[in-house]
Amino acid sequence: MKMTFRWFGEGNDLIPLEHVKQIPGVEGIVWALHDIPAGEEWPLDRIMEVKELANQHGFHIDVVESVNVHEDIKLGLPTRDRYIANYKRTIEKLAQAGVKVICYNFMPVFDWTRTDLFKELEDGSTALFFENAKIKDLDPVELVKEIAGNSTLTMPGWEPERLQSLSKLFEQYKYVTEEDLWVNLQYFLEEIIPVAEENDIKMAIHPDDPPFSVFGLPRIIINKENIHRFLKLVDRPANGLTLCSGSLGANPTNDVAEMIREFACRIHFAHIRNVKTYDNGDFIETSHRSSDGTVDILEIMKAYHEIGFTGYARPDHGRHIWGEKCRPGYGLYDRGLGIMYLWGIWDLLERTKKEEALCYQSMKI
Ligand code: DNO
Ligand code: MN
Repeated sequence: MKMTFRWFGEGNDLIPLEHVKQIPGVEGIVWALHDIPAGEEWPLDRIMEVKELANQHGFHIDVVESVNVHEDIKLGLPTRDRYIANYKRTIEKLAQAGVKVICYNFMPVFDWTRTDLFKELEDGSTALFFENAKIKDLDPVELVKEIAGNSTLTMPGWEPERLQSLSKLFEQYKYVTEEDLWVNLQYFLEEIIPVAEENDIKMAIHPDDPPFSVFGLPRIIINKENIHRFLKLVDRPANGLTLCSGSLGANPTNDVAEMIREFACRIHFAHIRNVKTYDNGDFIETSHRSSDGTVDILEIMKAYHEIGFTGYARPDHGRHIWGEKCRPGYGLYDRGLGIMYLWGIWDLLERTKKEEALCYQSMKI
């Protein structure tokens, strides 16, 4: 398991890379050019700037999160080919810089959706929260105002320019069914997977967050059956997954550990975090500890260990603790704690495996 940490770039992230370096075992930053609008080609000199900066701090840039997919591609509009051509050129340039994995998602309009960015937990920390009843009565435009207005930093997936044309987008999606979305995803994959393969890059789709329809928009990367279907759309190793335990875990019927065992070598990037779900459909992000949420992080780590996972991992979101002023979900402290929890489990699993091997050898003698 290669540990990484999401970092939003110089001037766009409050956490200095020197501090990230102090978290044990973090080898790379997970990055993106957040100011380039979805659908545009990423300039090579900008990519190289990030690489240089990361390397100066002793980090690799193997994982990009995300190269966002233009809405016209998801909508299947004739204009999509221009954006797909740009996507291919971006893949080629990222490969030139040594990138190995590209995370992306295929969620219409919104990336992750929550109703509250700073919901207070019992211990006084705050975290991202999803209130089911609230979302049902909420006008998406109101939510955007609230979410965007509550953060001083631009949040990926909630960029103001992307959301300006919200009503038009909703109008366009009115006629897009889940089946249409599958067809549009297949079209996209058939175009880009061969390019990724030629460039030794693994594409890793992020599941929908939450893994069910919100605001009546279709969502398809939501459960085991659909992920099987996704992998078969283009049945090649380069067509893989970002397995996000927190996104999938927001639906308690999803067994994430089982998915890890099943999808094994098609998982190129692991997002590991916990959420606590409630019977009314609400969920809140918690610390990584298994007993704090409803996602069994211990079992998830066992599953990754069992499949011999050598891919990239990151702690995904964290709570806001110790008074830290940070980007919602992306503070330093709780993600640092999360990493240490993951290492604690992983190191013990490694040690146990070694000891079992020694024991077996001595029995043979
Ligand atoms: C949620 C986060 C997501 C993720 C994007 C990937 O679990 O990891 O916001 O960054 O969906 O495209
Ligand atoms: Mn995630």
